[in-house]
Amino acid sequence: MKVRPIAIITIATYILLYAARLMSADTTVVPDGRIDIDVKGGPENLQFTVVEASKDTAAKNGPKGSLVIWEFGAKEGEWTQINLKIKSNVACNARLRLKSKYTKDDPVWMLYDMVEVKGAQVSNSDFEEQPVKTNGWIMEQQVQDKGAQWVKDPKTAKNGNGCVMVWHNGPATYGNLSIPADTVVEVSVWVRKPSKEIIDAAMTAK
Ligand SMILES: [Ca+2]
Repeated sequence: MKVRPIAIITIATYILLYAARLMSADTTVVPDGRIDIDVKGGPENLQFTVVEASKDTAAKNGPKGSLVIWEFGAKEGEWTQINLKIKSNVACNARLRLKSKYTKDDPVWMLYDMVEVKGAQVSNSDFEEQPVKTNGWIMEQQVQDKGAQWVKDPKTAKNGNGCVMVWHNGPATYGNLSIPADTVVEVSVWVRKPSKEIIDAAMTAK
């Protein structure tokens, strides 16, 4: 049987269009900033609901209802305030994890300051003291020498002297966010992308 060229061209066109669609789906831009709110070992039926995420930010449930992933862009050299309203169907103790978009071991550093949670208590929320376990914070280091950094510099911080510099595998985690059932909890935080000078100074100072 003789295959007509027109048939080959038609099939080839379909394959190319399909490949182009796959590739465009892969190039979705993930913003640099990211904060996770999650509960470890909570009740099975725990379900967070995103009530409202502020302009230019987006929040959604992760694979489990006990995880909320909040994504946003950040400007270098300029602090931006972002807000998120969530609620839980059951009372729980959640973690607030200041981080950045997923990268395995090449940090996308991010600065955070002035954490405020309406409806729940956060200690050392301005990072004026060194964030440590006794004031509720865990400076995680999942990759050697690339852990979350406490930056103590009034020129860099949003308020006072201190702020934190973190990334996906080196987050600053507040481990004890007490969230009541069926109550809207509003999280507010300031975010800024650090310049190379700020990153270098923080990594040298540690
Ligand atoms: Ca501060």
